[in-house]
Amino acid sequence: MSLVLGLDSSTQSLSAVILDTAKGTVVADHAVNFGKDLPQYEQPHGYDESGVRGEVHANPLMWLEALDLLLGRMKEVGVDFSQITAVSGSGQQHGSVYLKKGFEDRLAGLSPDRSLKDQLADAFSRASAPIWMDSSTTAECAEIADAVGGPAVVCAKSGSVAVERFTGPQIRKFFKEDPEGYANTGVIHLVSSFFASLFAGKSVAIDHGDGAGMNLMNLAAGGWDDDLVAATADGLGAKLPQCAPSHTRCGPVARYFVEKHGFSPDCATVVWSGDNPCSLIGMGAAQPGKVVISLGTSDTLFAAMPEPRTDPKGFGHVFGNPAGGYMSLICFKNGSLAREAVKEEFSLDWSAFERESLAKSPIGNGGFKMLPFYEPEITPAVDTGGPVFSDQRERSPHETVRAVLEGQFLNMKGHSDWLGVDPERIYLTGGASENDGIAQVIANVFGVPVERLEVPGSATIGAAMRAAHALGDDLRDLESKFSRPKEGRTISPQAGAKERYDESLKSFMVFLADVTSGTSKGHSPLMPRP
Ligand code: XUL
Repeated sequence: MSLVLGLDSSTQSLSAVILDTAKGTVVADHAVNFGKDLPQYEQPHGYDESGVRGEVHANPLMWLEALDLLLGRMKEVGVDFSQITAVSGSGQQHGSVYLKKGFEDRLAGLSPDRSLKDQLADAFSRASAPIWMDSSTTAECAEIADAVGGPAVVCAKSGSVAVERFTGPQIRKFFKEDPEGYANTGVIHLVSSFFASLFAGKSVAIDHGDGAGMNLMNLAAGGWDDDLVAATADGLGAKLPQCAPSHTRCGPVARYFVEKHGFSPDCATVVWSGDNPCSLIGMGAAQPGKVVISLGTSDTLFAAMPEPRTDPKGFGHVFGNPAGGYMSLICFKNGSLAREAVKEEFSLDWSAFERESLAKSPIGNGGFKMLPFYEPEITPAVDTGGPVFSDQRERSPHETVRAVLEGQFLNMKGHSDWLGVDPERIYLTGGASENDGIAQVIANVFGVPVERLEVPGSATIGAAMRAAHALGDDLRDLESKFSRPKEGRTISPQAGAKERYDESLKSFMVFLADVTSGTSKGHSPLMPRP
């Protein structure tokens, strides 16, 4: 028996799976939802909703409490952690955690008699962690770009232009606004490397998959870029952990997990990665050829890349592929929260949202369109102050459901040309991927069949597969066991739909351009900022 543990610290929850890699089975699957299980933090969707000027932060103490709660609950229902041979994980990308000097000593001294939260409550030099939804660092992005020679230079070095949610601009903002807090910071971790450090009992490396989402890593060299680091904040080089390949082992699991949760002292820990890079592995898409759409709090479209290629408009990104090489990623902030907003507006359940609404509305919605930007959008970078409709009619539920879905996926199609890939199939993952109606709209817009996998939860599964791979398991073999498409669940495009959507895409992009030309961020990030 060979058991590996994978965790995923996402925006709204912390989840865990245990895979039996010899048998090809999932033997445990558990989750803690931050809003529902830890209501005392008053962060119902996993982050503080009172942020001003685009600030979106989460409470890192909530993540610590979630980890003890999750492992404790798993033990209560009979999970035996002593059989786990390796643990790794996946984290929401870009979010950063700021720790005082002496963090390593605190980790080394953790007692199993007290909780992680109680023992580390005083370890943070910044009380909150900015997360990927934060859009408050436009000034810092411009400053970093100016210092190194412009947006195109940042993009050539790091794989992305300077982006508001990326870690470097977030660090710069902290450095400018709280110099004392910054000076007291000994190490800055990503969500992924913070969790990995807890398990290893020491500060561990940031992997190439997640490190590329910081505007600090030189993509070609796989290490910190001196110019970007210097342009971001004084003395930053000394506060960053190492960068390392995604299969790096970090030593045995910390004593805390052995004594408190019953792990074997021989259990290996492996660096964590970002949720999208882990999902690439979990979807069996580590080799170029498969295009994945993930429907989560954010919707993302990603694929392994034969060679790095950057988005000429500046919205897409290149990250490290945990299996080696590169992956492309495009992120849309208005994913599940936008779908939920429409569902709530008309008090629908998911079945009414999906089947009835789509059955009652025609493909193309009779020309009625929506820019589903409830939150400031990332792709394209616009703040429309809420959703925008093509006319001010009294909207029926079914028209609105179709409008939000068509708006999301036409926007996705319109911003993915630069990838230069013509997928034969799209592989769908994430919470909403089981919804056949949503899958049908995607199949119709992209004009190709959509597949879902047998085993859901690709970020968590991918994290566990990475743990096994780091211990020597063959990735292809793991994919054949855990990344199989579910038979009988393929959704094919409907006759004539693709042609209709090719036409709709043109008018959607014109509508988008008309609306966004009036917003301050509606320009391509590769152009000079206004
Ligand atoms: C990717 C991104 C999001 C987060 C969500 O660039 O910002 O997909 O990783 O967890």
